[in-house]
Amino acid sequence: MSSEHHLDALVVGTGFAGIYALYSLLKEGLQVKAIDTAGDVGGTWYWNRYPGAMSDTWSHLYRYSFDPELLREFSFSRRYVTQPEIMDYLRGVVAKYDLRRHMQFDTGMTAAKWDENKKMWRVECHTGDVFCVRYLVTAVGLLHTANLPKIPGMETFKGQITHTSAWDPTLTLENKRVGVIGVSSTGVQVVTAIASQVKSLHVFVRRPQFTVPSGDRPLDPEERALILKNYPSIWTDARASTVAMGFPEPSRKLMSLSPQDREACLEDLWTGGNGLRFMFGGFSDIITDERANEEVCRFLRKKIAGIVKDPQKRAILTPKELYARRPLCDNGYYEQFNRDNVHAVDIMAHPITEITPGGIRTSDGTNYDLDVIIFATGFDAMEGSYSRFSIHGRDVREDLYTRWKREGADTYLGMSVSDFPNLFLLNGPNAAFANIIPLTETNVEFMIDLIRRAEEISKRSGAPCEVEATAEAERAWTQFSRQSVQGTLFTKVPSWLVGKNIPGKPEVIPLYLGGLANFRSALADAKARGFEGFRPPLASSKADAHL
Ligand code: NA7
Repeated sequence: MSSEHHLDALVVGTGFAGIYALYSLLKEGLQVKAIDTAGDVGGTWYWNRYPGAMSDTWSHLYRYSFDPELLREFSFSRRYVTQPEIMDYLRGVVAKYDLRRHMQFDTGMTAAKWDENKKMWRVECHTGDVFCVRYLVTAVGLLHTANLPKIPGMETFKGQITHTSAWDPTLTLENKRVGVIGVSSTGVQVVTAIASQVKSLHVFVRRPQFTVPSGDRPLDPEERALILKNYPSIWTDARASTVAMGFPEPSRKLMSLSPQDREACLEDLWTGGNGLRFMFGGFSDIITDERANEEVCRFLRKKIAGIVKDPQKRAILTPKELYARRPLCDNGYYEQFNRDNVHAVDIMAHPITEITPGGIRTSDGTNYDLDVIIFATGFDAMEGSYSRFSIHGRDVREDLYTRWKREGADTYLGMSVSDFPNLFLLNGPNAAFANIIPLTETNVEFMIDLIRRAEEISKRSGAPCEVEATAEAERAWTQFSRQSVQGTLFTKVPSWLVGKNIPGKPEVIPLYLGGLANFRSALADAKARGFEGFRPPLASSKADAHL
């Protein structure tokens, strides 16, 4: 039975972005609800509950900064936060601001349509709920739609198959014969976490990646006290940086150093830990200069050779490509391959041909007997998150995802799309590549400024205000965002960043790589110019003159 709710705004998703959007919209005095397909808050972290799931941003920066009291209340014991700790944190945030009563779980949006007559979004959910709202906010995450390769015979497997983003918490792995397909962020974490528990572990490696130590360790009370004391400047510095991960981003170039100094600096980065710091915290040219990158690869290959004892396993685990994907870090990944029960299978040389009732068969005819197969095969990222529902703006013939598939994921500031009035994407395509939490806060705060202005205009005119990007601004920002990628080596290696992990996806990086500081400047400039790039004109005097 359908139940129709009339509100000011609907937030779709209750991860970091959805929670902050809900909090902020409520603070504006609007009637708001947040819905989620999941049974609780957490977004990406709700679904990705596989063993070893952990954020690879330092714990003191993997949290909201909007409320100093909140920063003091929720402490952190180690350098990184694990999935269960992140869930506890988010539940705590929701409890602190009494947000749960504005949330509805187990409720997935199936379709949203802009009603041109009523100037409202009509949002349908699989539960039968219908929400009629002025503002629709999609906080649906960057990494949500699982990439589950179709392998012949999958349905015949007698054991258990799982994708890491659909982890069944009741699944036990102790003493089981386990296969893991995929060795990126997720595969590296899951392999490291389960290697010592399982009877045997076969890791199916197609393109191995470089990973560096995370440097995880407990934080002592003095360190924590210092962070708490310095939080204002820590956040200011993060917002004024490129990746906003809390480390300095020097401008020195790797190749400007002598070979000995290069080695010493890389060793220092390796020992200090953190993948993003390794890529962006030592030198400015690792991701732009192929020679510098090759030098880093040489260093990392030597490290792998020093850890992995078995030459066959070592050969399979050693990347041949440039160091140019989303950087990884681990808590002892390569070391796991020194265990007798852990094996590396080269599926680039001998691809998987079939899943049989008993396990996995590869093209050389080898059968791997397994009880559990874990797909750590990633996501149809970014715009892929919009494939699970249809959103129709003014053009009733084509939904947003279809439009993006046809002409690329064009947005203005990663947030607004022409002909989709009063739709706000949080961390949508072409938003900045940076620590997702300060990025989220940046996006939500800008959206609130926009909505506040739209509400003022609407109150004065007595008519609804429809805010949306102009087609020109959308085109220009998308162009600008794509230019920010040019000259980086990310384009040279196939990964989800480039859309190359999903057949048929346009090969573009739908991320603005100019950094958080520049992204924030772009938003501030747009706002200072009366929300330039949006229509109707929203600058106070100009807009009011139109009334
Ligand atoms: P990623 O980074 O997209 O990695 C997926 C992994 O799965 C990668 O090793 C792929 O190998 C492998 N893969 C994908 N499809 C297949 C098939 N068909 N056969 C064999 N191997 C396959 O996903 P993650 O979940 O690890 O990380 C995503 C983000 O989450 C990460 O960047 C962080 O931001 C958090 P390939 O390299 O394509 O040969």
